[in-house]
Amino acid sequence: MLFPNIDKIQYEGPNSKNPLAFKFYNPDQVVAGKTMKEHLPFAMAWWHNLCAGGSDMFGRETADKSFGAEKGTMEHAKAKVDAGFEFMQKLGIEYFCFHDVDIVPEADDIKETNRRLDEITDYILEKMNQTGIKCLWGTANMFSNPRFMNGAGSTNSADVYCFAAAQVKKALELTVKLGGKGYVFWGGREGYETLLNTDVKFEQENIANLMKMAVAYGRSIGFTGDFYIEPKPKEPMKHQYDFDAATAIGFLRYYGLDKDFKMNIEANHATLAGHTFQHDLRISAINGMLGSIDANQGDYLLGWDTDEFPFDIYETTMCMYEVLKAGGLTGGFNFDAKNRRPSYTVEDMFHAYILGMDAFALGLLKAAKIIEDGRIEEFIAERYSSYNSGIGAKIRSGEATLEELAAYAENMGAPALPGSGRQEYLESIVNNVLFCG
Ligand code: XLS
Ligand code: NI
Ligand code: NI
Repeated sequence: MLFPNIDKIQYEGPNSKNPLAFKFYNPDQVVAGKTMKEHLPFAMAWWHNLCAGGSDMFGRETADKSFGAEKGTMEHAKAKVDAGFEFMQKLGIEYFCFHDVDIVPEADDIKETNRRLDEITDYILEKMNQTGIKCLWGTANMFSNPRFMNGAGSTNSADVYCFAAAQVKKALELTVKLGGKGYVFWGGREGYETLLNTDVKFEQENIANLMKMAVAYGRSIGFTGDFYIEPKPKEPMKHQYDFDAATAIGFLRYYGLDKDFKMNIEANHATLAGHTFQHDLRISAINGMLGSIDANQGDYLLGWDTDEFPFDIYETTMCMYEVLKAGGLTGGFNFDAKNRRPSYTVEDMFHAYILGMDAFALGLLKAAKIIEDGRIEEFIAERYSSYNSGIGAKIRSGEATLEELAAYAENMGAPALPGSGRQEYLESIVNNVLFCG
């Protein structure tokens, strides 16, 4: 046991003061027709939880993630598997997400890295079979190694492009081996620093081709899940091609990839793009592409991907409102989040997940109440009611002509002002639902 002092985390209810208990996440509680566990397929992100030790640009690691083994060895890779499965079991988390290089130390020769990956995934598979824990999605890390300084699909080097293809191929095989529901492309370095050295069209075509090859290969080896793009506007590159959901969806449609791909929306990426988290969820949902969520939050005072654990109940509520209205996710809620650097103990790892899982459970409860309350939905329906009949209905049917509408307007005189937006009233309804009862 790697966390001997921590028992299985139990639901104790909102009045509990036990730091190692859930206050809102009650897995079997039924909300809007499904259990919380069904609504909220939570996943542990291998990289932040088992690998990252809190180093930043100015300082070394503060948290010890050796789990009793020497780092950089296969023994350490296995110790991380042991730690991860014990951690997930103690929290009742049913899924994990991984990059290839999160689960083994990368060797100089990809053939050796792949051998290590085979070995570790055999071990992971054993643990999965023992515990019933599943893989939500896999991905290839094509941004850390210096060879990817100019991107993977977008690189100027054909050799590096091939190396990226080899990593995607292997990561897909591993995802299939572990029964993963999805495969993610996060284009960390698929972008540019300056147009003085960059051919954007050329790079985008190459990225699309890499994705097409991945789809063809994935389908050929039995991957039936969704491919995801995880949009992010910047960091590490100044400008990243998958800027936001709208941009990524446009890209997928242009290159004919939209049938195989959906979005993996990360809260902190949406806010970096100048949107709310809810905005990118809505854009994905209305395009039929809301696949999965990287559950974290940013800091409005800081301009980077701080990857904090979800804490803001307005945010989780509006997220769950979108998810409920979309009829749920095909993917899940991956905590792509890390402890703050000074929170470096084992207890902090558990506190962080308890915070995040409780924040989403509470968001789910409140979102279900907003929908049940009905005042907001009713207001929205009423707000567009001028399209229910007459000329409005004709516009909606797509049969109106510009001449016809112009003739209608010319006979009408000045139109009345549109009805009040009532934003403050609607916001007070949200507070009413959140804080009363
Ligand atoms: C980084 C991304 C990354 C992806 C997986 O900002 O969120 O962690 O989720 O490559
Ligand atoms: Ni992410
Ligand atoms: Ni991120």
